[in-house]
Amino acid sequence: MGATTLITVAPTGAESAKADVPALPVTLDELVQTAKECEAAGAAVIHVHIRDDDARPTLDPSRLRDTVTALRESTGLIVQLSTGGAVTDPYEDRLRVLDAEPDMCSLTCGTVNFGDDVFMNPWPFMVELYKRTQELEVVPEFELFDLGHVAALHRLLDKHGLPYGGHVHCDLVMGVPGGMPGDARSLVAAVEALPSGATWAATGIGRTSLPVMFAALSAGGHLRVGMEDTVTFAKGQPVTANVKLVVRAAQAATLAQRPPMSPADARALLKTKA
Ligand code: KMH
Ligand code: ZN
Repeated sequence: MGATTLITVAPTGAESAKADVPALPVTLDELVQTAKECEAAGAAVIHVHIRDDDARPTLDPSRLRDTVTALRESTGLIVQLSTGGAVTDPYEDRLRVLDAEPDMCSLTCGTVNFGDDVFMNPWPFMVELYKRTQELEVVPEFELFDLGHVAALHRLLDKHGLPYGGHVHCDLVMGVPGGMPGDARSLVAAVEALPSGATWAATGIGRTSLPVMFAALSAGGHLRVGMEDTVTFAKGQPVTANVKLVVRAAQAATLAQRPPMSPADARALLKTKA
């Protein structure tokens, strides 16, 4: 088998309002439908944020459990729950996300300015979350918004050992106002600093989506796309469905001679439990 590209879809996020972005999947039905379409288009992992009945971000434990169950019943996607939540979510709620028994969870390796807000990930929180992933056998995806986060990842691995499954997988989240820029030279700088043997994906926020996608493909990385990260398909063209971003990523990956990776191959790569 030739080289393939792991595509993660991040369909919802915590930042956009349904009123502003009507195509955002916010109900369980909308999320499941989106997940099925994106799997058919080449996604292997889904990075999940959920909303309440008023379409506001929530980390409600029973909703998270129901979401994991529904996605498992309807798709073969690897289910990765966000532990980042929204910038206002307390640490305890973010730690409790793992009780929903996802395959994977995000683990951000440091605090970062996040537009006008601050996304808090102090060292003791990172460590506690990491230990929980190890105990509960959940594979973490290390979210790196800045070069300093790569240094913190090294420190985490040095002090607390390898993640569950033994494989290190990272996601460079680029172009956040306050984090590393979404351009090729920043991507290369971050990739060169990663732990040896780590695999990585990259995503660019907003207008950095395409430059980061092409830089990641050129540098041998994997991709994350979705309406969490960009709600504009091209200048002046709102995204009307997450699947369109996955289709575009799958086309670009295929053109780069690394077509989409199946969920089964992604499970083998990431060493998830099931
Ligand atoms: N919503 C952001 C504050 C994650 O999912 O782990 C954090 C975020 C990262 O989206
Ligand atoms: Zn997220």
